[in-house]
Amino acid sequence: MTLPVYAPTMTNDRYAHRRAEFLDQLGDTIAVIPAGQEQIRNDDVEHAFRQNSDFFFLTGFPEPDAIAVFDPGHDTESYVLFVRERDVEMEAWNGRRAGPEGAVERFGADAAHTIDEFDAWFRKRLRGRTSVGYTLGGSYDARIVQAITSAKASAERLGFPIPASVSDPRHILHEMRLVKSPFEIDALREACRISAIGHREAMKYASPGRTEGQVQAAMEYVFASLGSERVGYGSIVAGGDNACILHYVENDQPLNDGDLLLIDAAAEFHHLTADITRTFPVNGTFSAAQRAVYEVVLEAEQAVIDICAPGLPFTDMHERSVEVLTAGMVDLGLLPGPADEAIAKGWYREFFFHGTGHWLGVDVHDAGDYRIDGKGRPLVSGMAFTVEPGIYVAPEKGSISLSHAEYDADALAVASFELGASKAKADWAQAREDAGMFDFEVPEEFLGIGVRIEDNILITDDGYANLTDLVPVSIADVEALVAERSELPIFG
Ligand SMILES: [Mn+2]
Repeated sequence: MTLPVYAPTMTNDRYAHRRAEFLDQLGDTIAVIPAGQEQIRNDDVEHAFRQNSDFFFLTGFPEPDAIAVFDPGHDTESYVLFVRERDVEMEAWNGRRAGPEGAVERFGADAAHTIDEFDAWFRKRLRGRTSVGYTLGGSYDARIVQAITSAKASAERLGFPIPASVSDPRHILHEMRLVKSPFEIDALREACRISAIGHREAMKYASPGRTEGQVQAAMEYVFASLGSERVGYGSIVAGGDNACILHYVENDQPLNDGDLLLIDAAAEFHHLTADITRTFPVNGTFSAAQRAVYEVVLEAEQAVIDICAPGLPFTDMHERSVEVLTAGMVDLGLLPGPADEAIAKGWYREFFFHGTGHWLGVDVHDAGDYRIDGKGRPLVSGMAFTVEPGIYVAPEKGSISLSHAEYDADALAVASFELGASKAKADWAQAREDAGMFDFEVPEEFLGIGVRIEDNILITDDGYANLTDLVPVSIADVEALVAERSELPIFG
């Protein structure tokens, strides 16, 4: 029986050089990196499959139910894939499979077998290896432990060594993911370009009477039209006070005249994603209160982007953002002053309670350490991240309770690590009480206003590139674009 040829969609070069580097860094460790698994949505319907990021980074192999083994100790088979076997009937239902043959021919494996051959093969391959690289906590835990323990009995009788330890290979991988290769920079730029065009369309498409969902549809239509495989994360299209919910994804409310619309959404391209947020008035004109909040957030965003350069410690960006945002919030009357005190006591966290940015890449919150030995990691050329300050004045914040306790984010993080999150949270609430609390009235005109502005920054040899500046941020430019009409139709 002749099986249809599996159509390759990309070359393997970029994965080959990553594998070579990974193998080099593994030393004596044999590493096992499992693929993602399909997740049931309901009954016999699955969620759309998207490959595990670490697995994809090394293999480019798009199917579920696969395992990649990296064995630097083997001369000819240091990269072995275990994959689903070809099955005409199953493929007719659920899509094409590469099979072991395709895994070798089209995905560059030195050897490949079907996934059910993994356990016996792996047990044999453990002979003479000193450690296993595997990330505990995944669905293959039991099989890895079983392979090691069952090999141990024979190894003791026959007197050959098998691995005595399991180590997490993610640290090596995540350091590799942190600094982008030329290919990744190209793909990230394209993801940013596509995302930016989608945001521009959303700005033109939104108007009073349309819904969050309709704006989402217009934007995602643009993403797909321009070749994006999928969104990089669930689109947040939050009108009015929904903008004060950080991960609002219902996207099912009508847009009202006078509301702001916050959109945090982006397209994925070749498995790299952008991450853009813009906030704009649905009717095309900022109210005085909306404008005042927006200007503070924009000033903070630009101030942070301005300092981006090789050598800047990552944590300096958040400090700068907190300085500008807090000064602005005190000026607006959202917080009591002086700004120094509002920072030292963490009062700004009433309205700005997330980080200023995160690494960006294969994952929207990409891999890699933010600190080294407790200190902010210096930026280097090839790193990509977001800058995304915000102010969220939820409708229920008409009166806020502030404390005189000194706020120390690092100490709280350590407490959370040592005591668990709920105990640490309770202790902090008690410390706030003990230091003395007071109420503060928030001006009513700001209630229900949520603003975030987010761009994507790539560090270059001599500074930075803003990859998402195609989407306007200044008040004049935003209002001008919202005033333009989208060419896309509205149905119903
Ligand atoms: Mn983000």
